[in-house]
Amino acid sequence: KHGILTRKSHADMDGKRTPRGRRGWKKFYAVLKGMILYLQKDEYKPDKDLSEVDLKNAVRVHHALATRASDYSKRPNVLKLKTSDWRVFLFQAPSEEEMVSWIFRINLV
Ligand code: I3P
Repeated sequence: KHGILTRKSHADMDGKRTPRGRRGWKKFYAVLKGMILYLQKDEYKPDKDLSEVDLKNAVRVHHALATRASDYSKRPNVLKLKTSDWRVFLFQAPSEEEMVSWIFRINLV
């Protein structure tokens, strides 16, 4: 699965709140491949190698939990992702349908 996702980092690897200055929203082209959610700056090109930044932004979704971010009301179509290493991200999808589809696909991994 792939598509546009806009990310906000809410908690870091240690489960602590992501500090100010790193809590902004950032738009990515997301690709879910195997157990990894790749977050790329540009649209996915099969023949292009992933950049160092792309690799750094990739999220392991094995044993992660995706839910509707019902406690977040500032933006629509936002899902919450809790990873197995205690990170928490919010991801805004372009539509309700896309959000539901991402939640379903992430939780299948
Ligand atoms: C954050 C940025 C986010 C905002 C967040 C700010 O600043 O303005 O958009 O979240 O508020 O800290 P920075 O880019 O300097 O990290 P919202 O869009 O959800 O308001 P927060 O600290 O209350 O999460």
